[in-house]
Amino acid sequence: MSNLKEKLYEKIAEWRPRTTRLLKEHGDVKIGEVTIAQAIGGARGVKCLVTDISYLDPFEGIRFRGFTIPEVLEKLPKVPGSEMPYVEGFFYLLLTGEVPTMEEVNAVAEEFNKRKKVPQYVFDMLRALPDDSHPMAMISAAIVGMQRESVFVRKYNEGINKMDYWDPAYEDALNLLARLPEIGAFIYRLKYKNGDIIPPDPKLDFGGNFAHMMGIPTPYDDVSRLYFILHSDHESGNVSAHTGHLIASALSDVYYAISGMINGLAGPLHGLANQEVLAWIQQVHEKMGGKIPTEEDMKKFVWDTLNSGQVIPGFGHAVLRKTDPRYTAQREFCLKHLPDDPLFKYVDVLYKVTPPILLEQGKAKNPWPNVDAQSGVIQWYYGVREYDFYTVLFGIGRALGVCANIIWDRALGYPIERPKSVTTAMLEESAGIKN
Ligand code: HAX
Repeated sequence: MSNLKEKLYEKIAEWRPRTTRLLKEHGDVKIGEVTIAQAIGGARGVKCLVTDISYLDPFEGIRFRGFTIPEVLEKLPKVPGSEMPYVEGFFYLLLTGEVPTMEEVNAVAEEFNKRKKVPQYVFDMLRALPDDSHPMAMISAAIVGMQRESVFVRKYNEGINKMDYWDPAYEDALNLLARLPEIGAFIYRLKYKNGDIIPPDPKLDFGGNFAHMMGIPTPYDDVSRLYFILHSDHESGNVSAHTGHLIASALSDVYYAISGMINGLAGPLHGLANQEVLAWIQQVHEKMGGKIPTEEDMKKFVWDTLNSGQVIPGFGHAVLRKTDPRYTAQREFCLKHLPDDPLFKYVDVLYKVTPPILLEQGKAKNPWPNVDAQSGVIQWYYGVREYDFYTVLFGIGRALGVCANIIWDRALGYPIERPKSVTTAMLEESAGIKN
C-alpha cells in the first residue's frame, strides 16, 4: 500500500465510529429548519450535507482541513525554487487532514507519476470532436470516455464488501487526477496552438508539468499550483462539488462523477464566470478604445449591465458575505508580479466601483468580488488569452477536492442522496393560504 493510502486507511478507521455514533445515538437532533424561501430558492443555507475536507465561513472564507489559504500556502512543502506548495502535498492534506512531510509529498508525486499515462484513445476522441467544441465539453467527454477503466466498477462487479468501497474509489481518483494536467494541456494546445502538443516531463510536479505542457515558462508553474489549490474545494453545497457527490452517491464511479461535476462548473453563474469576467472587460476595453476607464466611466458600464438585466460576473456569492479570500490571494499575486498590467488595473477599478453600486441597487446579498473576478487577469498576463479555456483550469483544481470528498463519502458509507420534494399546493397549505 502507498504511504497516502495507508495513512488514509488509519484515518478512516478512526473516523468511522464518529459518524456511526452520530447516526445511531443522535440521529434525531435537528441542525436547521427549512423555510419556503429555501425550498423554492435553491436550498440556500439548508444544512444537509457533511464534509470534513473544507468549510466555508460566510465572513472568513474557506478553510481547507481547518487551514486558511495563507496558512496552506505557508505550511505546505514548497517546490524548490518556487513560491507555491506542491499540489501533491495539498491533496495529501485534503485527504488526510495532516500537513505532509517532504517525504510524504514525494510519495504522492510518485503515485501520480506511475498513473499518469493518458490512453491514446482519449487523444483520438478529443481530435474527433468538432473544432468549435467548448473546452469544458471536451474535458468532460475525455473524463467520461475513460470510465471503462474504472477499478470501482470492476471490484463492485466482483462483489466487494461495502466497507471497502473507498479503496477502488481511491484508485479511480488517483488514476484520474494524475492524467488531468496532460488532458487539460492537450485540449489547450489542440484547440488553440494548432495541435502542437508538448509531451509531459516525468521529472516535474503536478503544477510544473502542467505549465510545461501548456508551453508557458516560469512563473506559470507557480500560477498553476496556486490556481489548482485555490479552486480545489469550497465545501459541499456549490454546484460542482454537490454534483460530484450526488452522482457518486448512486455508486456511479469517479469518472462519471467528475465528468458530471465539470458540467455543473461550466455554468456562467458558477465556474464559467471567470471567462465571463474577461468577456465583460473586453467589451469595456473596446468601448473605451483601449483606454483605462476612470471610476466614473466604469460606474456607467456597471449600471448599463445591471439595467439590461444581467449580472456583473465575478461579484456576489451564495454563501460568502465578504471579499473572497481566493480573490485576495490572486490579487496579492498580481500586486507582486503584474502591478502595472492594464487588465489588472481594469479589475482594480471594477473592485472599487462595483460593491457600492450593488449595495445601492439593493439586490445582491453579497456585493463583494468572488474568486472568478481576478483569475482571468493572471492567465491573460501569462499568455493564456483564450478565455474559453479558463474554466478547465478551475475544473482540474476542483477535481482534487471532489475526488477527496467522494473517497471519504464511500469510506463513511454515505447513502444515495435523495431529498424530498413537495408541491406548490402543499407549500400554500403550510403557509395557511388558498390559491
Ligand atoms: N450582479 C448583479 N446582480 C446580482 C449579482 C451580481 N454579481 N449577484 C447577485 N445578484 C442578484 C441575483 O441575480 C438576484 O437577483 P433576482 O432577485 O432578480 O433573482 C439577487 O441579486 C439576489 O441574489 P443573491 O441571493 O445575492 O445571490 P445567489 O445566492 O442567488 O447567487 C451568484 C449567487 C454567485 C450566482 C450570484 O451572486 C451571481 O450571479 N454572481 C455573478 C456570477 C458569478 O460571479 N458567479 C461565480 C460565483 C463564484 C463561483 O461559484 N465560482 O465558481
